[in-house]
Amino acid sequence: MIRKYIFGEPIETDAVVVQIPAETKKFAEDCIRLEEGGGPCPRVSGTAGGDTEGWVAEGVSAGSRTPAGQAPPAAVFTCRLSDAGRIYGLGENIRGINKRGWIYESNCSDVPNHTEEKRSLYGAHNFLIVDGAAPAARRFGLFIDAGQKVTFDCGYTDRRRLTITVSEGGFTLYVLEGGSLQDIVREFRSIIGRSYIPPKWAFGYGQSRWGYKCADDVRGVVRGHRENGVPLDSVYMDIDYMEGYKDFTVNEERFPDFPAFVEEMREQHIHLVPIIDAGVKIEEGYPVYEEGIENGYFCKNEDGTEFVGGVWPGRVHFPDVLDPEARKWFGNWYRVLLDAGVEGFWNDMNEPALFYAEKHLEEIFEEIKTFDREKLNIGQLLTLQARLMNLAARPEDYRTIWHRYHGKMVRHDRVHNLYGYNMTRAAGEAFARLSPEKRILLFSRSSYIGMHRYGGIWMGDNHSWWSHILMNLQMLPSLNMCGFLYTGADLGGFGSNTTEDMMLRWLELGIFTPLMRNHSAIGTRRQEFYQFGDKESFRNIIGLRYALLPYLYSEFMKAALGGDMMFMPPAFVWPEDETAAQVEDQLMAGESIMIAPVYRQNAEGRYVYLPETMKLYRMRGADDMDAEILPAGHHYVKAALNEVLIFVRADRLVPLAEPAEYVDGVDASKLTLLHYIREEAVYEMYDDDGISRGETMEGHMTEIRADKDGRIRVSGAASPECRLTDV
Ligand code: MIG
Repeated sequence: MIRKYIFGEPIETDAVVVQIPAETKKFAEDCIRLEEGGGPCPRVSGTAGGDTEGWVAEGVSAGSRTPAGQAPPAAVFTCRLSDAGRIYGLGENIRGINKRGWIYESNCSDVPNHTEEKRSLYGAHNFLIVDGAAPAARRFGLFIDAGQKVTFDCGYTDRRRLTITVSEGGFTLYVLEGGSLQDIVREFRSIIGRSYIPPKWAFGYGQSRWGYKCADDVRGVVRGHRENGVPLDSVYMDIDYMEGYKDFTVNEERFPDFPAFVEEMREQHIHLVPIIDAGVKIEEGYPVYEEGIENGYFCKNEDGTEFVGGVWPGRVHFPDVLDPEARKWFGNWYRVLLDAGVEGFWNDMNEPALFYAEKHLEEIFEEIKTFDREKLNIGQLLTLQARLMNLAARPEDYRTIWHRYHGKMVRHDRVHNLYGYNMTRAAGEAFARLSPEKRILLFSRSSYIGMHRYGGIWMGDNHSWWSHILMNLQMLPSLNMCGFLYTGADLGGFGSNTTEDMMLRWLELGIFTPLMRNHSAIGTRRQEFYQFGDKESFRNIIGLRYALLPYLYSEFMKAALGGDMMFMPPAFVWPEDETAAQVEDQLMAGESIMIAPVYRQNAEGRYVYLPETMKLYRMRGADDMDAEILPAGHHYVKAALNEVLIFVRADRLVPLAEPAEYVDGVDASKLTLLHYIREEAVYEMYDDDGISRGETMEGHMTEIRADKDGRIRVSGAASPECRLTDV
């Protein structure tokens, strides 16, 4: 059951793709109360070059504005939480699977330090489920569809209360009720449209690093993998491939004859994946800049001139991707790289990150002139320091940016959380036009619900910290709830220095995530597997990913086509089990297996809670394993540094192929089945050519059955030769 309420005049986000009639009555729900706002809905208007004061909510005097110039919130909702009440969702965020006990903000930010006090990361994913609202332990989902900032106080101010504050501007609220946690997620997913599906090769291992500068660097990476027999499907190109950080250019000196280089890589089954940044360099003669100016495709200042910000290229304009025409234009520029043979992209800096705003920088430099070094006191010194330290991403600067949206000018803070979404949508829409047959890999740093239809996301600038392995795991289900299935973290950690054991442990989780990419920042310790001693373990673990491909691809596709989650917390799978609900470091990865990675340094194993009897496969590679059946309950399970724990549920199967050096080399016609057969185990396997669009279950499903006498029956689209593992 979904109920939809419209507050004020929302700016259409296109997050929801089905028509749902809005409630005509005043907001009234048993599960959640409207404390402020509502009634005559806050109205937002405003025109660039005109009356920006129009941003004051109707009926609210300018006097009640906060000093920062913000109007009071559009609405505040509250709900009481029962003692055992839990909150799930909110997509990309720090902390646990149960979000209770912290305050989160949807405010897309470029945050290079994912520490515990952070309130927002790069995405705005305003969907959550309250499981246990007081007094009647109600369960319901909420989606606040709003491009502006929304705050979710999940028992931070008052442990027994959830408070949601929507900042000024219209918005739409969806209340979803009925059924289990899974049912509510399914219902939500059914209204936001199908998740993005990448080409199958994008499930292979990717090596990335900010710092690969030229074709020979890339060749070296490929050689390092091929010579050691470690599988690899892609090498990522970070900003240094561009000329002066200009989008859609390739530095001719570093990458001479780029199309030939793309081809050379393709012959080795390697896909190059270049980065695209949001900011467009201001430079005479640079066609992206010139076309953008000529057609008015860039974001504006209030007076109608182009807004100037500073990011990697120096002074930039931001393409106004909220405007359909500008979006189409920006998307078409990806053609330059598609024509060179590129089949995948990652979109960065699209919160949009802002190192500084030109106007503010001018002010600061004026102010600096007033400081006299000889007479500088400590107070002034600190002021000076603070001025220069706080240039980036100032809310005041964002509020000077204007967008064209359906013919009206809209101030940036009203649509801030839609920017990265629409940049990636620009690319996704362009790929549908420019590559109608073939899927293109695409993922983004910033996102909003709705963007999940156009691309995946990576989890941004994590660190080589052990706690971030766990954070990686905990983010998977909340992202899945919001439709983001193609996702993964920078394996090994982006910032800070990794270690060999961390790299191995992280990969032991990473082999299950759809996006499996090793990425690190310039200046940190290098972390390609061949930088370390134990190459064999890397070969076996990464090889295991390729062996798991038939299963992982199948589970991903079933989740995408069926609107389901691929990664589920135990609480979602065993709702009656109160202990399972406490488990925040194990996940179901698809329908057959539970994963429980080791994420502590020097640990030779870990505690695992099994809600039911399962069969543990301790895997040192695709065909080196032992297995034992473990009864339901708590266990300490050993896992040496080179071992991956896979728990198979009763009467389920996991098809494994032979590892291969690249995805296209994986032979799905010969499968070995991990199994825990009590009566009869069944697996519904999806497979397709991995590249064509128009994906559907029809004609792509194969049913594999294995009974307790060891008889195997296969029927459906494919007829792989199957055998059960001997252990
Ligand atoms: O300001 O392109 O999150 O993956 O390596 C940093 C350089 C810009 C941030 C991305 C990261 C990427 C880096 N970028």
